[in-house]
This record gives sequence, C-alpha cells and structure tokens, in this order.
Amino acid sequence: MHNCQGTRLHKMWVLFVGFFLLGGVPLSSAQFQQEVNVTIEGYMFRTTQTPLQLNTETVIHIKNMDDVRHDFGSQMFLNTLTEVESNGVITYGNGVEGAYIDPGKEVSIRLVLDHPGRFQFQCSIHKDMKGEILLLTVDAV
Ligand SMILES: [Cu+2]
Repeated sequence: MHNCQGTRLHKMWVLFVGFFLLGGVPLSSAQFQQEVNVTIEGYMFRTTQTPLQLNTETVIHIKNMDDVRHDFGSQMFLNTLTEVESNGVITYGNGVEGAYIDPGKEVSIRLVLDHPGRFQFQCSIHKDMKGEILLLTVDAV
C-alpha cells in the first residue's frame, strides 16, 4: 500500500519534470529566427529570403559591397520595436527610420512583423535604389 503510493508520487514527479522539459521546446522554437539577406552592389539591393512567418523574430542582414555609403530605410520599422546592430553598436527603439551602411560594412536589423504585405525599403541617399521584402500569411506550424 505504502509502496504503491510512493510509486505514484514518483510517476507524478516524472510527469512534472517531463512537462518542463517538453515545455522548453515551444519556448526555444519561439526563439527561432528567420533571416533576410540583402546585398548592396552596384547601387542595387539584392534580396535573398525564404518564406517569412508572421510574429517571428526576423533579422535583416544588409551588406554594402559598394565603395560609397548607402542607407537602408523603411516604413516597416515605424511602429515596431526595432533593433539595429551596426559596427558592434546596438540601438533599439520604436520609430527607427533606417540605418546607414558604410562601404564594406554590414548592418543587422531585428524586428517582429505582425502583418503580411510587401515591405518596401529604399536608400535615402540614392533615391532610385529600392527593394522589398515579401511577408505572406503563412500559418505557424
Ligand atoms: Cu545608396
């Protein structure tokens, strides 16, 4: 009788621990980040992206291969908390307009997009430099 009770308690403890172990899985997949790579070369944006999901941390890496300074600006950052990492310095805010990228340098912009659409970006220095990131409604798996 007493022994049986002990086994049941032990089982409950295993379930309890198992719950936390399994509970960690969705948490770490929430930290999954999707990436967009943008290369600037010859005064043009070249974008490489996979299908993007909503409400998922998205990192846009922008590399400037030109020997002039460019800018990566977009309306998509305006009402979203956005983190910009440039030359080892991270700035974070709501209402970021964009980031300047010096020749040969790289900038990473991190944000979570919560509505689908075509998100246009441009260089404010060279007005005809434009590109877009496409965010489709893809149900989270
Ligand atoms: Cu430019």
